[in-house]
This record gives sequence, structure tokens and C-alpha cells, in this order.
Amino acid sequence: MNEIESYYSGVVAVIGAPNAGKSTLLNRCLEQKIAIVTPLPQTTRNRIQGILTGDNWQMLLLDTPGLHKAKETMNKEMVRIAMEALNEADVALLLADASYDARRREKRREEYLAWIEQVRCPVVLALNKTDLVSREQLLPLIEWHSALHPFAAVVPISALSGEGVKELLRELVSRLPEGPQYYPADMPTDSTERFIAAELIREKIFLRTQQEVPYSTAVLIDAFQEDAEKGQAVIHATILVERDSQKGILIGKKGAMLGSIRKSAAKEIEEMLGRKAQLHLFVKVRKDWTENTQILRELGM
Ligand SMILES: Nc1nc2c(ncn2[C@@H]2O[C@H](COP(=O)(O)OP(=O)(O)OP(=O)(O)O)[C@@H](O)[C@H]2O)c(=O)[nH]1
Ligand SMILES: [Mg+2]
Repeated sequence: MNEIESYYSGVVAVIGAPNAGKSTLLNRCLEQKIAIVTPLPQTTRNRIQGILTGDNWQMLLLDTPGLHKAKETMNKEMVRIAMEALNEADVALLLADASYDARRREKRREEYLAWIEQVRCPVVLALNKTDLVSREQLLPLIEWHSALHPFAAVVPISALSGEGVKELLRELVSRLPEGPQYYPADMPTDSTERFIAAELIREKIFLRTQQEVPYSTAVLIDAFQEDAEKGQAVIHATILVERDSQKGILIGKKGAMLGSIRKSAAKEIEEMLGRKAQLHLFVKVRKDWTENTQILRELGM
């Protein structure tokens, strides 16, 4: 870098309702999967930092749990994590879902305003999932969202297809303050392989179970070792559930469910590591762990 050239860096916190597409956007910006994505709301439970580096800038892009009215201990922690990310932000990125009908959108209005009220930095609004709306619908949607607040910018995007994401990044980069390069240019995240492996296992559980089961589940990595001889990672993980009946569901008939979770998670863990992985899963009942702050800390919340 030229010595007289300025360098820009800062934190962009992505906030929004559960299921808005925050994690999909993070992965899209990084062009790799570091955050898990499922069709279920409240998938993300932690703050996940993506690192994007340009010629003279570095953006720390924070994926956060979806904001919602939380009652249970774990959900309150999730909302706290999102609000703390917002407090650190140089730019806030509010992600709105363009696929809502008019009624749902109106219901969100007060929530959007309440979140924005707590923000001390510029707020950019990205209107996501525009691939699900027609061209004719798009303009009125942009107008509706623009009227909510004097946003620094309003950008229609599809995190899924990537449309508009370059333009969005340009808007965000142009608002970064001067600052140093915090991380090596080729580092995509500060999440550990251990954490991402646990998340990938959790994603497969979310994709295969229903009702309260995914929300009563967490994954702890017990051991993450190398088998140098075989050139393999050997991972032991425990899936926590809250009740015996949930343990039965996760194991499935003759272990079929657990086997399917293990197989699909191992495949993605291998893709992440770039080498073979042996995955061993155990299911353990920890009554009401979602109310247990010590376990929540162990889960990085
Ligand atoms: N059609 C369409 N679907 C999308 C888009 N972005 C995300 N999705 C889908 O929306 C669902 C939720 O995506 P996530 O990225 O997990 O949403 P999130 O905001 O991180 O959700 P939480 O972590 O639960 O707060 C998934 O099924 C995604 O595939 C998009 O641009 N278009
Ligand atoms: Mg998410």
C-alpha cells in the first residue's frame, strides 16, 4: 500500500427479522459458506464475523441472530448478541424481506423503527429476496421501505442469486471510516473450524427435524483431532436435547436419523476442511439446557 493512501475499515452489523436472509447474505459476500442457512427462523444463535478485504479497505461483516420478541433465556441471549453487534457497528445494515405481503410488512413497521431508534450510526437498508417479487411490485416496495426512515441508502438485492450484492457492498465500503487492516487479506472469518463444524451439524438437524426439536437442540464439539496416518480429522460431537422423547427422534428408527445427520454433516465438514473427516455423534439429554446460562456460555452465547 502507498503510504499516503488512506485505508478504510470498520464493522458492518447485519440485523433483521429471523429468516430475512442475513446468513445467506454473509455467505454470498464471502463467496463461501461460513454461516448456516435453513428455512426455519432463529437459525443463527451467535455473532458470526465475515472478513471482506479490498484494495484499501477491510469490512468486518457481522451476521447476527434475528431480532424478535424473546421470552426464553436462550432467545433473550440471541437478541442481546444482535444488539451488542449493533452497538459496535460503524454502519448498520437492516435486511428486510421483500416477499412479505402488505399485512406482514405493516406488522414489521414498528419493529423496524424500534430497532433503528437504537442505532447511532448510518443505516443502510437492503431489500432482500427480490427474486421472489415481480418488477412491478419492486418499485412500490422500495418506496414503502424508503419512507420508513432516512436511510443512508436503500438497495434491492437477492442474497440467493447475488443480484445487487456488488452494489450493496459498494454502498457499505463507501461508508467505512479510516482505520487499519485488522486481519490478513485472505482470512474469511475468525470462526474456528470447531465452531463451524458444530454449526454444520446443527444445520442438518434443523433441516431434518420439526416443531420444537430443532430449537431444543445444540451441538458441542467434544474433540477435534487429527489422524495423521490417515490424513483425517476425527471429530466427536454431542447433540444436546432437552427431553428423552427428542433423543428418540434424533436417533430415529435403528439410528437412521442420526446416521443421516452424520453423513450429510460430515460431507460438508470435509468440504470446509479440504480433507476427510470421521464424525462421531452422541445424543445427550440435558433437561432445559436452553434456560441454563452456563451451557449457553459453552455454546458461545
Ligand atoms: N428466494 C430467496 N430466498 C432467500 C434469499 N435469501 C435467503 N433466502 C432464504 O431464506 C431462508 C432464511 O435464510 P437465512 O440466511 O438462514 O436467514 P437469516 O436471516 O440468517 O435467519 P436467522 O438466522 O434465523 O435469523 C433460507 O431458506 C434462504 O435460502 C433470497 O434472496 N431469495
Ligand atoms: Mg442466520
